[in-house]
Amino acid sequence: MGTALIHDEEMTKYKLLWVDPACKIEVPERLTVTYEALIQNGLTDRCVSVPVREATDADILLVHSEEYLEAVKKTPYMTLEDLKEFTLQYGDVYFHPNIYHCAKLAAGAALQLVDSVMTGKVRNGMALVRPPGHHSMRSAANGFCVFNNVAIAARYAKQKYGLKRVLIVDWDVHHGQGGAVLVLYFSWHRYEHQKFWPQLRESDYDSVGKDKGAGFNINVPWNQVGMKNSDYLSLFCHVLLPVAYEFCPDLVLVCAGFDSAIGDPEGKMCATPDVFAHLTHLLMNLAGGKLCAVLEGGYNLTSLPQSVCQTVQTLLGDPAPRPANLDGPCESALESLHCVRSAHRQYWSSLKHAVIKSFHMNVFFHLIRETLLKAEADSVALATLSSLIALVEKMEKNEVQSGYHACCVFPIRRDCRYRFFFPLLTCLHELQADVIMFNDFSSDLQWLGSGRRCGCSDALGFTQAVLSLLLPLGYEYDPSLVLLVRMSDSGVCDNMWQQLTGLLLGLAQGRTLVLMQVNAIPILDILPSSLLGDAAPSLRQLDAPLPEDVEALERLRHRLQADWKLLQTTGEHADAILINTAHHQTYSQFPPITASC
Ligand code: Q9C
Ligand code: ZN
Repeated sequence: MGTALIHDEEMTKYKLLWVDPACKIEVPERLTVTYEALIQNGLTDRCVSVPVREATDADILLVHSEEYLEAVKKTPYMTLEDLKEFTLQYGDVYFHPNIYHCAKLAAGAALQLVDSVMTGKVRNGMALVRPPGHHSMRSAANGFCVFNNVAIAARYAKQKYGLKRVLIVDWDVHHGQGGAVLVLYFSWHRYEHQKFWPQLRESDYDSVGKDKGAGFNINVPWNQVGMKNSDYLSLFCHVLLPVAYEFCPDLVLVCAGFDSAIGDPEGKMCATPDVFAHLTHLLMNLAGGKLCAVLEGGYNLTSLPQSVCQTVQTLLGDPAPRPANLDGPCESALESLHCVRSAHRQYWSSLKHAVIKSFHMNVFFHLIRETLLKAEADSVALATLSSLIALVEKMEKNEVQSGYHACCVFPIRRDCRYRFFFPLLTCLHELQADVIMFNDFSSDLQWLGSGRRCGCSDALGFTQAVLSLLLPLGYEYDPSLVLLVRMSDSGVCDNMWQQLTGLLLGLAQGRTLVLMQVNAIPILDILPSSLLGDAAPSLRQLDAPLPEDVEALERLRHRLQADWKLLQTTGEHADAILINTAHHQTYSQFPPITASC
Protein backbone atom coordinates (compact mmCIF):
# COMPACT_ATOMS: atom_id res chain seq x y z
CA MET A 1 0.00 0.00 0.00
CA GLY A 2 3.00 2.28 0.11
CA THR A 3 4.98 4.43 2.45
CA ALA A 4 4.71 8.21 2.48
CA LEU A 5 7.80 10.35 2.84
CA ILE A 6 7.32 14.01 3.65
CA HIS A 7 10.21 16.37 3.29
CA ASP A 8 10.64 19.99 2.28
CA GLU A 9 13.89 21.86 1.93
CA GLU A 10 12.25 24.94 3.38
CA MET A 11 12.61 23.39 6.84
CA THR A 12 16.41 23.65 6.55
CA LYS A 13 16.09 27.42 6.24
CA TYR A 14 16.49 28.57 9.78
CA LYS A 15 19.38 28.28 12.19
CA LEU A 16 20.91 29.58 15.41
CA LEU A 17 22.03 33.17 14.84
CA TRP A 18 23.96 33.71 18.06
CA VAL A 19 26.20 31.75 20.40
CA ASP A 20 24.36 29.31 22.64
CA PRO A 21 26.13 26.07 23.57
CA ALA A 22 22.84 24.43 24.55
CA CYS A 23 21.39 24.89 21.06
CA LYS A 24 24.35 24.55 18.74
CA ILE A 25 23.61 20.89 17.92
CA GLU A 26 20.24 21.63 16.33
CA VAL A 27 21.47 22.41 12.81
CA PRO A 28 19.91 22.43 9.30
CA GLU A 29 22.36 19.69 8.24
CA ARG A 30 20.35 17.26 10.34
CA LEU A 31 17.73 17.31 7.61
CA THR A 32 20.05 17.62 4.62
CA VAL A 33 22.27 14.64 5.52
CA THR A 34 19.22 12.56 6.35
CA TYR A 35 17.45 13.25 3.08
CA GLU A 36 20.71 12.73 1.18
CA ALA A 37 21.13 9.30 2.81
CA LEU A 38 17.59 8.33 1.84
CA ILE A 39 18.35 9.27 -1.78
CA GLN A 40 21.67 7.38 -1.71
CA ASN A 41 19.93 4.25 -0.50
CA GLY A 42 17.28 4.49 -3.19
CA LEU A 43 14.58 4.95 -0.58
CA THR A 44 13.13 8.26 -1.74
CA ASP A 45 12.24 6.65 -5.08
CA ARG A 46 10.40 3.84 -3.37
CA CYS A 47 8.29 6.13 -1.17
CA VAL A 48 5.21 8.11 -2.08
CA SER A 49 6.27 11.74 -1.87
CA VAL A 50 3.64 13.78 -0.08
CA PRO A 51 3.86 17.60 -0.01
CA VAL A 52 3.95 19.55 3.23
CA ARG A 53 1.38 22.18 4.12
CA GLU A 54 1.24 24.88 6.75
CA ALA A 55 -0.72 23.97 9.83
CA THR A 56 -3.59 26.41 10.24
CA ASP A 57 -4.27 28.45 13.36
CA ALA A 58 -7.12 26.06 14.14
CA ASP A 59 -4.75 23.09 13.91
CA ILE A 60 -2.23 24.74 16.22
CA LEU A 61 -4.91 25.78 18.68
CA LEU A 62 -5.85 22.12 19.12
CA VAL A 63 -2.91 22.02 21.50
CA HIS A 64 -1.53 25.51 22.09
CA SER A 65 -2.94 28.64 23.67
CA GLU A 66 -4.01 31.64 21.66
CA GLU A 67 -1.58 33.93 23.54
CA TYR A 68 1.34 31.70 22.71
CA LEU A 69 0.39 31.40 19.04
CA GLU A 70 -0.01 35.19 18.77
CA ALA A 71 3.40 35.69 20.39
CA VAL A 72 5.12 33.27 17.99
CA LYS A 73 3.37 34.96 15.04
CA LYS A 74 5.32 38.14 15.77
CA THR A 75 8.75 36.51 15.56
CA PRO A 76 9.22 36.86 11.77
CA TYR A 77 9.19 40.65 12.17
CA MET A 78 11.55 40.84 15.14
CA THR A 79 15.07 42.21 15.10
CA LEU A 80 17.91 39.99 16.19
CA GLU A 81 17.89 41.63 19.61
CA ASP A 82 14.14 41.13 19.99
CA LEU A 83 14.45 37.48 18.96
CA LYS A 84 17.19 36.89 21.53
CA GLU A 85 15.09 38.43 24.20
CA PHE A 86 11.96 36.56 23.16
CA THR A 87 13.95 33.32 23.30
CA LEU A 88 15.12 34.01 26.85
CA GLN A 89 11.72 33.31 28.36
CA TYR A 90 11.93 29.67 27.26
CA GLY A 91 14.37 26.85 27.91
CA ASP A 92 16.92 25.45 25.44
CA VAL A 93 15.35 26.81 22.28
CA TYR A 94 16.13 29.55 19.78
CA PHE A 95 14.03 31.65 17.43
CA HIS A 96 14.79 32.87 13.92
CA PRO A 97 12.75 35.02 11.53
CA ASN A 98 11.85 31.92 9.51
CA ILE A 99 11.19 29.48 12.34
CA TYR A 100 7.47 30.29 12.64
CA HIS A 101 7.04 29.38 8.98
CA CYS A 102 9.02 26.15 9.44
CA ALA A 103 7.15 25.26 12.62
CA LYS A 104 3.85 25.58 10.72
CA LEU A 105 5.27 23.31 8.01
CA ALA A 106 6.52 20.79 10.58
CA ALA A 107 3.13 20.49 12.24
CA GLY A 108 1.42 20.55 8.82
CA ALA A 109 3.71 17.74 7.63
CA ALA A 110 2.56 15.59 10.54
CA LEU A 111 -1.07 16.34 9.59
CA GLN A 112 -0.46 15.53 5.92
CA LEU A 113 1.01 12.23 7.06
CA VAL A 114 -2.02 11.45 9.21
CA ASP A 115 -4.31 12.31 6.29
CA SER A 116 -2.36 10.11 3.86
CA VAL A 117 -2.49 7.16 6.24
CA MET A 118 -6.08 7.63 7.42
CA THR A 119 -7.48 8.01 3.90
CA GLY A 120 -5.66 4.86 2.83
CA LYS A 121 -3.45 6.62 0.30
CA VAL A 122 -0.51 4.88 1.98
CA ARG A 123 -0.14 2.30 4.71
CA ASN A 124 2.39 4.23 6.78
CA GLY A 125 4.99 6.94 6.49
CA MET A 126 7.58 9.26 7.89
CA ALA A 127 7.81 13.05 8.04
CA LEU A 128 11.26 14.66 8.17
CA VAL A 129 10.74 17.89 10.00
CA ARG A 130 12.47 20.79 11.74
CA PRO A 131 11.77 22.18 14.27
CA PRO A 132 10.99 19.09 16.34
CA GLY A 133 7.92 19.17 18.55
CA HIS A 134 7.63 16.96 21.59
CA HIS A 135 9.04 19.39 24.17
CA SER A 136 6.81 22.29 23.35
CA MET A 137 4.05 22.95 25.82
CA ARG A 138 0.67 24.59 25.69
CA SER A 139 2.13 28.06 26.10
CA ALA A 140 5.84 27.59 25.74
CA ALA A 141 8.57 26.74 23.29
CA ASN A 142 11.12 24.36 24.75
CA GLY A 143 14.01 22.06 23.81
CA PHE A 144 14.32 23.23 20.16
CA CYS A 145 10.55 22.79 19.74
CA VAL A 146 7.99 25.46 18.81
CA PHE A 147 4.73 23.58 18.20
CA ASN A 148 4.04 20.07 19.41
CA ASN A 149 3.77 18.38 16.01
CA VAL A 150 2.79 14.91 17.21
CA ALA A 151 0.38 16.10 19.90
CA ILE A 152 -1.37 18.25 17.28
CA ALA A 153 -1.46 15.28 14.91
CA ALA A 154 -2.99 13.07 17.60
CA ARG A 155 -5.75 15.54 18.38
CA TYR A 156 -6.36 16.19 14.70
CA ALA A 157 -6.66 12.46 14.02
CA LYS A 158 -9.13 12.03 16.84
CA GLN A 159 -11.18 15.00 15.74
CA LYS A 160 -11.16 14.53 11.98
CA TYR A 161 -11.39 10.75 11.83
CA GLY A 162 -13.18 10.09 15.08
CA LEU A 163 -10.42 7.86 16.37
CA LYS A 164 -10.82 6.64 19.90
CA ARG A 165 -7.42 5.30 20.70
CA VAL A 166 -4.13 6.77 19.57
CA LEU A 167 -0.82 5.38 20.74
CA ILE A 168 2.16 7.71 20.86
CA VAL A 169 5.52 5.99 21.09
CA ASP A 170 8.24 8.47 21.95
CA TRP A 171 11.58 6.82 21.37
CA ASP A 172 13.49 10.09 21.42
CA VAL A 173 16.05 10.08 24.24
CA HIS A 174 14.37 13.02 25.96
CA HIS A 175 11.11 13.03 27.83
CA GLY A 176 8.48 14.77 25.74
CA GLN A 177 6.32 17.21 27.64
CA GLY A 178 3.38 17.31 25.30
CA GLY A 179 2.20 13.76 25.63
CA ALA A 180 -0.29 14.65 28.31
CA VAL A 181 -2.82 15.56 25.64
CA LEU A 182 -4.40 12.22 25.25
CA VAL A 183 -4.40 8.55 24.83
CA LEU A 184 -1.58 6.20 25.52
CA TYR A 185 1.78 7.91 25.66
CA PHE A 186 4.93 5.85 26.01
CA SER A 187 8.27 7.57 26.45
CA TRP A 188 11.68 6.32 27.41
CA HIS A 189 14.27 8.89 28.24
CA ARG A 190 17.64 9.54 29.73
CA TYR A 191 16.84 10.49 33.30
CA GLU A 192 19.75 9.58 35.58
CA HIS A 193 17.59 9.87 38.66
CA GLN A 194 16.39 13.32 37.64
CA LYS A 195 19.88 14.67 36.97
CA PHE A 196 19.38 14.94 33.21
CA TRP A 197 17.47 17.63 31.33
CA PRO A 198 14.61 18.52 31.62
CA GLN A 199 15.01 17.17 35.18
CA LEU A 200 11.32 16.74 35.80
CA ARG A 201 9.99 14.68 38.65
CA GLU A 202 7.07 13.87 36.32
CA SER A 203 9.35 11.96 33.95
CA ASP A 204 9.77 9.14 36.45
CA TYR A 205 8.05 5.77 36.20
CA ASP A 206 5.50 6.57 38.86
CA SER A 207 3.96 9.41 36.83
CA VAL A 208 1.32 7.23 35.28
CA GLY A 209 -1.26 9.89 34.37
CA LYS A 210 -4.03 11.43 36.40
CA ASP A 211 -7.74 10.77 36.90
CA LYS A 212 -9.26 9.22 33.80
CA GLY A 213 -5.84 9.24 32.19
CA ALA A 214 -4.26 7.10 34.90
CA GLY A 215 -2.31 4.28 33.34
CA PHE A 216 -2.13 6.04 29.98
CA ASN A 217 1.22 7.66 30.57
CA ILE A 218 4.08 5.21 30.55
CA ASN A 219 7.44 6.67 31.48
CA VAL A 220 10.59 4.65 31.29
CA PRO A 221 13.46 6.50 32.94
CA TRP A 222 16.93 5.39 31.86
CA ASN A 223 19.06 5.96 34.91
CA GLN A 224 22.34 5.31 33.16
CA VAL A 225 23.79 6.25 29.81
CA GLY A 226 25.08 3.57 27.45
CA MET A 227 21.80 1.68 27.02
CA LYS A 228 22.04 -0.88 24.24
CA ASN A 229 19.87 -2.77 21.78
CA SER A 230 18.97 -5.40 24.39
CA ASP A 231 17.73 -2.77 26.78
CA TYR A 232 15.51 -1.19 24.14
CA LEU A 233 14.13 -4.49 22.89
CA SER A 234 13.36 -5.81 26.37
CA LEU A 235 11.43 -2.66 27.12
CA PHE A 236 9.40 -3.21 23.98
CA CYS A 237 8.75 -6.89 24.71
CA HIS A 238 7.94 -6.57 28.39
CA VAL A 239 6.28 -3.19 28.68
CA LEU A 240 5.30 -1.35 25.53
CA LEU A 241 4.04 -4.18 23.33
CA PRO A 242 1.94 -6.03 25.93
CA VAL A 243 0.25 -2.79 26.88
CA ALA A 244 -0.07 -1.59 23.28
CA TYR A 245 -1.74 -4.84 22.20
CA GLU A 246 -4.10 -4.61 25.14
CA PHE A 247 -4.83 -0.96 24.33
CA CYS A 248 -5.49 -1.81 20.68
CA PRO A 249 -4.82 1.58 19.06
CA ASP A 250 -6.56 2.88 15.94
CA LEU A 251 -3.40 4.73 14.96
CA VAL A 252 0.24 4.69 16.06
CA LEU A 253 2.23 7.91 16.08
CA VAL A 254 5.97 7.76 16.69
CA CYS A 255 7.96 10.65 18.11
CA ALA A 256 10.91 9.41 16.14
CA GLY A 257 13.92 10.99 17.74
CA PHE A 258 17.26 9.38 17.05
CA ASP A 259 19.24 10.97 19.84
CA SER A 260 18.63 7.56 21.46
CA ALA A 261 21.12 6.10 18.95
CA ILE A 262 24.83 5.51 19.39
CA GLY A 263 27.14 8.50 19.07
CA ASP A 264 24.55 11.08 19.96
CA PRO A 265 26.01 13.87 22.09
CA GLU A 266 22.74 14.36 23.98
CA GLY A 267 21.69 10.78 24.60
CA LYS A 268 25.07 9.08 25.09
CA MET A 269 23.32 5.76 24.49
CA CYS A 270 24.78 2.80 22.59
CA ALA A 271 21.88 1.41 20.55
CA THR A 272 22.87 0.83 16.94
CA PRO A 273 20.89 2.18 13.97
CA ASP A 274 19.55 -1.28 13.10
CA VAL A 275 17.62 -1.46 16.37
CA PHE A 276 15.24 1.12 14.88
CA ALA A 277 14.33 -1.35 12.16
CA HIS A 278 13.13 -3.67 14.91
CA LEU A 279 11.38 -1.02 16.95
CA THR A 280 9.56 0.02 13.78
CA HIS A 281 8.77 -3.54 12.78
CA LEU A 282 7.36 -4.39 16.19
CA LEU A 283 4.88 -1.52 15.93
CA MET A 284 3.85 -2.18 12.35
CA ASN A 285 1.18 -4.75 13.09
CA LEU A 286 -0.70 -2.56 15.52
CA ALA A 287 -3.63 -0.46 14.26
CA GLY A 288 -3.78 -2.48 11.05
CA GLY A 289 -0.37 -1.09 10.14
CA LYS A 290 -1.33 2.60 10.41
CA LEU A 291 1.91 4.12 11.64
CA CYS A 292 3.13 7.70 11.27
CA ALA A 293 6.71 8.49 12.30
CA VAL A 294 7.62 12.12 12.80
CA LEU A 295 11.23 13.17 13.28
CA GLU A 296 12.13 14.67 16.64
CA GLY A 297 15.75 14.80 17.88
CA GLY A 298 18.96 13.15 16.64
CA TYR A 299 22.19 15.13 16.56
CA ASN A 300 24.89 12.75 15.44
CA LEU A 301 25.14 13.35 11.73
CA THR A 302 26.23 9.75 11.12
CA SER A 303 23.86 7.69 13.25
CA LEU A 304 20.87 9.97 12.56
CA PRO A 305 20.70 9.33 8.79
CA GLN A 306 21.49 5.64 9.24
CA SER A 307 18.73 5.24 11.79
CA VAL A 308 16.20 7.10 9.63
CA CYS A 309 17.11 4.84 6.69
CA GLN A 310 16.52 1.77 8.85
CA THR A 311 13.15 3.13 9.89
CA VAL A 312 11.99 4.03 6.38
CA GLN A 313 13.29 0.79 4.93
CA THR A 314 11.30 -1.17 7.47
CA LEU A 315 8.19 0.90 6.84
CA LEU A 316 8.60 -0.06 3.18
CA GLY A 317 8.52 -3.71 4.20
CA ASP A 318 12.17 -4.68 3.81
CA PRO A 319 13.33 -7.36 6.22
CA ALA A 320 15.08 -6.04 9.29
CA PRO A 321 18.78 -6.91 9.65
CA ARG A 322 19.67 -9.54 12.25
CA PRO A 323 19.89 -7.67 15.52
CA ALA A 324 23.49 -7.30 16.65
CA ASN A 325 24.87 -8.56 20.00
CA LEU A 326 21.79 -8.97 22.11
CA ASP A 327 23.47 -9.87 25.36
CA GLY A 328 20.57 -9.09 27.67
CA PRO A 329 19.52 -5.93 29.45
CA CYS A 330 21.82 -4.30 31.99
CA GLU A 331 21.04 -4.16 35.69
CA SER A 332 19.93 -0.54 35.57
CA ALA A 333 17.58 -1.17 32.64
CA LEU A 334 16.08 -4.14 34.48
CA GLU A 335 15.48 -1.95 37.48
CA SER A 336 13.63 0.58 35.32
CA LEU A 337 11.70 -2.20 33.60
CA HIS A 338 10.64 -3.67 36.89
CA CYS A 339 9.58 -0.31 38.30
CA VAL A 340 7.50 0.58 35.23
CA ARG A 341 5.76 -2.78 35.20
CA SER A 342 5.00 -2.51 38.89
CA ALA A 343 3.69 1.02 38.61
CA HIS A 344 1.34 0.01 35.79
CA ARG A 345 0.18 -3.40 36.91
CA GLN A 346 -3.02 -1.99 38.37
CA TYR A 347 -4.02 -0.51 35.02
CA TRP A 348 -3.10 -3.22 32.53
CA SER A 349 -4.10 -6.82 32.88
CA SER A 350 -1.11 -7.84 30.77
CA LEU A 351 1.12 -6.56 33.58
CA LYS A 352 -1.03 -7.77 36.48
CA HIS A 353 1.28 -10.54 37.38
CA ALA A 354 4.37 -8.49 36.88
CA VAL A 355 5.72 -8.67 40.38
CA ILE A 356 5.34 -12.33 41.15
CA LYS A 357 8.72 -13.26 42.53
CA SER A 358 8.57 -16.75 43.97
CA PHE A 359 6.93 -19.82 42.62
CA HIS A 360 6.10 -23.32 43.47
CA MET A 361 7.98 -25.23 40.88
CA ASN A 362 5.76 -28.26 41.00
CA VAL A 363 3.89 -27.18 37.91
CA PHE A 364 4.18 -29.93 35.38
CA PHE A 365 5.30 -29.40 31.83
CA HIS A 366 4.34 -32.05 29.39
CA LEU A 367 6.98 -33.31 27.10
CA ILE A 368 5.72 -33.39 23.60
CA ARG A 369 8.91 -33.79 21.66
CA GLU A 370 8.71 -37.57 21.55
CA THR A 371 5.29 -37.32 20.03
CA LEU A 372 6.63 -35.09 17.32
CA LEU A 373 9.78 -37.06 16.65
CA LYS A 374 7.70 -40.10 15.82
CA ALA A 375 6.97 -38.32 12.59
CA GLU A 376 10.57 -38.83 11.52
CA ALA A 377 10.06 -42.48 10.85
CA ASP A 378 7.19 -41.76 8.56
CA SER A 379 7.92 -41.80 4.85
CA VAL A 380 5.42 -39.05 4.16
CA ALA A 381 7.36 -36.94 6.60
CA LEU A 382 10.58 -37.61 4.75
CA ALA A 383 9.04 -36.56 1.47
CA THR A 384 7.83 -33.40 3.10
CA LEU A 385 11.27 -32.82 4.50
CA SER A 386 12.92 -32.97 1.11
CA SER A 387 10.59 -30.38 -0.34
CA LEU A 388 11.24 -28.24 2.71
CA ILE A 389 14.96 -28.51 2.21
CA ALA A 390 14.48 -27.34 -1.36
CA LEU A 391 12.62 -24.30 -0.06
CA VAL A 392 15.24 -23.59 2.56
CA GLU A 393 17.97 -23.75 -0.07
CA LYS A 394 16.11 -21.18 -2.09
CA MET A 395 16.02 -18.99 0.98
CA GLU A 396 19.71 -19.43 1.52
CA LYS A 397 20.37 -18.27 -2.03
CA ASN A 398 18.08 -15.31 -1.39
CA GLU A 399 15.78 -16.41 -4.18
CA VAL A 400 12.87 -16.30 -1.82
CA GLN A 401 12.51 -14.68 1.56
CA SER A 402 9.67 -16.63 3.04
CA GLY A 403 7.51 -19.55 2.15
CA TYR A 404 4.71 -21.75 3.24
CA HIS A 405 4.10 -25.39 2.84
CA ALA A 406 1.06 -27.47 3.46
CA CYS A 407 1.57 -31.00 4.70
CA CYS A 408 -0.05 -33.54 6.94
CA VAL A 409 2.79 -34.46 9.27
CA PHE A 410 5.60 -32.41 10.60
CA PRO A 411 9.13 -33.51 10.13
CA ILE A 412 11.05 -32.32 13.13
CA ARG A 413 14.66 -33.43 12.87
CA ARG A 414 17.67 -32.82 14.99
CA ASP A 415 20.31 -33.14 12.33
CA CYS A 416 19.92 -30.00 10.31
CA ARG A 417 22.58 -27.54 9.37
CA TYR A 418 20.58 -24.57 10.52
CA ARG A 419 19.94 -22.99 13.83
CA PHE A 420 16.26 -23.64 13.62
CA PHE A 421 13.80 -21.88 15.75
CA PHE A 422 10.46 -23.54 16.15
CA PRO A 423 7.58 -21.71 17.57
CA LEU A 424 5.20 -24.55 17.34
CA LEU A 425 1.57 -24.17 18.09
CA THR A 426 -0.62 -27.08 18.52
CA CYS A 427 -3.46 -28.43 20.50
CA LEU A 428 -2.92 -31.89 21.80
CA HIS A 429 -6.24 -33.51 22.41
CA GLU A 430 -5.09 -36.08 24.84
CA LEU A 431 -3.45 -33.47 27.00
CA GLN A 432 -6.34 -31.07 26.75
CA ALA A 433 -3.92 -28.24 26.31
CA ASP A 434 -2.74 -25.56 23.95
CA VAL A 435 0.97 -25.84 23.66
CA ILE A 436 3.50 -23.37 22.50
CA MET A 437 6.80 -25.05 22.07
CA PHE A 438 10.04 -23.28 21.44
CA ASN A 439 12.55 -25.83 20.41
CA ASP A 440 16.21 -25.01 20.13
CA PHE A 441 17.20 -28.66 20.21
CA SER A 442 18.78 -28.33 23.58
CA SER A 443 15.82 -27.45 25.67
CA ASP A 444 12.15 -27.72 25.14
CA LEU A 445 10.12 -24.87 26.39
CA GLN A 446 6.46 -25.13 26.61
CA TRP A 447 3.67 -23.08 27.83
CA LEU A 448 0.49 -24.89 28.53
CA GLY A 449 -2.51 -22.67 28.49
CA SER A 450 -5.88 -23.94 29.43
CA GLY A 451 -7.15 -26.26 26.76
CA ARG A 452 -10.77 -25.54 27.27
CA ARG A 453 -10.62 -22.09 25.85
CA CYS A 454 -9.17 -21.89 22.42
CA GLY A 455 -8.98 -19.35 19.67
CA CYS A 456 -9.71 -15.69 19.97
CA SER A 457 -11.42 -15.94 23.31
CA ASP A 458 -7.95 -16.17 24.75
CA ALA A 459 -6.30 -13.87 22.24
CA LEU A 460 -4.80 -11.65 24.89
CA GLY A 461 -3.27 -14.57 26.77
CA PHE A 462 -1.84 -15.81 23.52
CA THR A 463 -0.62 -12.36 22.58
CA GLN A 464 1.13 -11.99 25.90
CA ALA A 465 2.85 -15.32 25.43
CA VAL A 466 4.06 -14.23 22.02
CA LEU A 467 5.25 -10.82 23.13
CA SER A 468 6.87 -11.58 26.44
CA LEU A 469 8.16 -15.09 25.82
CA LEU A 470 8.44 -15.93 22.16
CA LEU A 471 9.78 -12.64 20.83
CA PRO A 472 12.51 -12.08 23.43
CA LEU A 473 13.57 -15.72 23.11
CA GLY A 474 13.62 -15.35 19.38
CA TYR A 475 15.69 -12.19 19.52
CA GLU A 476 18.22 -13.70 21.88
CA TYR A 477 18.43 -16.97 20.02
CA ASP A 478 18.93 -15.09 16.75
CA PRO A 479 17.82 -17.88 14.42
CA SER A 480 18.77 -18.05 10.76
CA LEU A 481 15.33 -19.34 9.92
CA VAL A 482 11.98 -19.27 11.62
CA LEU A 483 9.85 -22.31 11.11
CA LEU A 484 6.30 -21.79 12.12
CA VAL A 485 4.02 -24.78 12.39
CA ARG A 486 0.29 -24.54 12.36
CA MET A 487 -1.69 -27.60 13.00
CA SER A 488 -5.28 -27.70 11.90
CA ASP A 489 -6.46 -28.03 15.45
CA SER A 490 -4.28 -25.31 16.91
CA GLY A 491 -7.35 -23.38 17.93
CA VAL A 492 -5.59 -20.10 17.22
CA CYS A 493 -7.70 -17.75 15.15
CA ASP A 494 -6.59 -16.35 11.81
CA ASN A 495 -6.04 -12.80 13.04
CA MET A 496 -3.76 -14.07 15.74
CA TRP A 497 -1.87 -16.12 13.21
CA GLN A 498 -1.31 -13.11 11.06
CA GLN A 499 -0.10 -11.13 14.06
CA LEU A 500 2.25 -13.92 15.03
CA THR A 501 3.60 -14.28 11.52
CA GLY A 502 4.04 -10.53 11.20
CA LEU A 503 5.91 -10.20 14.47
CA LEU A 504 8.20 -13.15 13.77
CA LEU A 505 9.18 -11.72 10.39
CA GLY A 506 11.40 -9.37 12.38
CA LEU A 507 13.68 -12.32 13.12
CA ALA A 508 16.08 -14.12 10.78
CA GLN A 509 15.90 -11.25 8.29
CA GLY A 510 12.38 -12.24 7.52
CA ARG A 511 13.27 -15.83 6.57
CA THR A 512 10.15 -17.55 7.70
CA LEU A 513 8.79 -20.88 6.68
CA VAL A 514 5.26 -21.77 7.58
CA LEU A 515 4.17 -25.35 7.71
CA MET A 516 0.48 -26.01 7.70
CA GLN A 517 -1.44 -29.13 8.16
CA VAL A 518 -3.43 -29.54 4.94
CA ASN A 519 -6.85 -29.36 6.48
CA ALA A 520 -6.09 -25.88 7.74
CA ILE A 521 -7.64 -24.51 4.57
CA PRO A 522 -8.90 -21.06 5.56
CA ILE A 523 -5.40 -19.85 6.39
CA LEU A 524 -4.22 -20.49 2.83
CA ASP A 525 -5.80 -17.28 1.63
CA ILE A 526 -4.39 -14.97 4.21
CA LEU A 527 -1.02 -16.42 5.08
CA PRO A 528 0.86 -15.41 1.96
CA SER A 529 -0.14 -11.79 2.53
CA SER A 530 1.22 -11.76 6.07
CA LEU A 531 4.42 -13.41 4.85
CA LEU A 532 4.70 -10.64 2.29
CA GLY A 533 4.62 -8.15 5.13
CA ASP A 534 1.03 -6.96 4.95
CA ALA A 535 -0.22 -5.61 8.24
CA ALA A 536 -2.15 -8.08 10.31
CA PRO A 537 -5.70 -6.99 11.06
CA SER A 538 -6.09 -5.45 14.45
CA LEU A 539 -7.24 -7.82 17.18
CA ARG A 540 -9.85 -5.46 18.58
CA GLN A 541 -9.85 -4.85 22.26
CA LEU A 542 -9.15 -8.05 24.02
CA ASP A 543 -10.55 -9.49 27.18
CA ALA A 544 -8.20 -9.96 30.07
CA PRO A 545 -6.45 -13.33 29.95
CA LEU A 546 -7.27 -15.88 32.61
CA PRO A 547 -5.14 -15.21 35.69
CA GLU A 548 -4.00 -18.83 35.81
CA ASP A 549 -2.73 -18.58 32.23
CA VAL A 550 -0.79 -15.42 32.92
CA GLU A 551 0.59 -16.95 36.08
CA ALA A 552 1.69 -20.05 34.21
CA LEU A 553 3.32 -17.86 31.63
CA GLU A 554 5.07 -15.79 34.27
CA ARG A 555 6.28 -18.91 36.03
CA LEU A 556 7.71 -20.24 32.81
CA ARG A 557 9.37 -16.96 31.99
CA HIS A 558 10.82 -16.87 35.46
CA ARG A 559 12.16 -20.41 35.17
CA LEU A 560 13.81 -19.71 31.85
CA GLN A 561 15.33 -16.36 32.56
CA ALA A 562 18.47 -17.86 34.03
CA ASP A 563 19.35 -19.00 30.51
CA TRP A 564 17.62 -16.32 28.47
CA LYS A 565 18.53 -12.83 29.55
CA LEU A 566 15.97 -11.08 27.40
CA LEU A 567 13.26 -12.78 29.43
CA GLN A 568 14.32 -10.97 32.57
CA THR A 569 12.10 -8.27 33.97
CA THR A 570 13.72 -7.73 37.32
CA GLY A 571 17.28 -7.11 38.35
CA GLU A 572 19.26 -9.23 40.74
CA HIS A 573 18.58 -6.77 43.47
CA ALA A 574 14.95 -6.34 42.64
CA ASP A 575 13.87 -7.12 46.16
CA ALA A 576 15.59 -4.00 47.34
CA ILE A 577 13.76 -1.70 44.98
CA LEU A 578 11.22 0.35 46.78
CA ILE A 579 8.18 1.05 44.68
CA ASN A 580 7.17 4.49 45.65
CA THR A 581 3.66 5.30 44.62
CA ALA A 582 3.16 7.93 47.27
CA HIS A 583 4.28 10.83 45.09
CA HIS A 584 1.33 12.80 43.95
CA GLN A 585 3.20 15.96 43.25
CA THR A 586 2.97 17.01 39.63
CA TYR A 587 4.83 19.57 37.66
CA SER A 588 2.60 19.76 34.67
CA GLN A 589 2.76 23.04 32.85
CA PHE A 590 0.50 21.53 30.29
CA PRO A 591 -3.02 21.16 31.61
CA PRO A 592 -3.82 17.54 30.97
CA ILE A 593 -6.93 16.98 28.97
CA THR A 594 -8.52 13.84 30.24
CA ALA A 595 -8.11 10.85 28.04
CA SER A 596 -11.36 9.88 26.44
CA CYS A 597 -10.85 6.20 26.75
N1 Q9C B 1 22.83 18.69 27.83
C1 Q9C B 1 14.97 17.26 21.17
O1 Q9C B 1 15.69 16.28 21.11
N2 Q9C B 1 19.33 20.56 25.89
N3 Q9C B 1 15.26 18.28 21.98
C2 Q9C B 1 19.65 19.79 27.01
C3 Q9C B 1 21.56 19.07 28.34
C4 Q9C B 1 18.03 20.44 25.36
C5 Q9C B 1 16.41 18.23 22.83
C6 Q9C B 1 20.98 20.19 27.54
C7 Q9C B 1 17.87 19.32 24.41
C8 Q9C B 1 16.55 19.41 23.67
C9 Q9C B 1 13.80 17.37 20.30
ZN1 ZN C 1 15.57 14.45 22.04
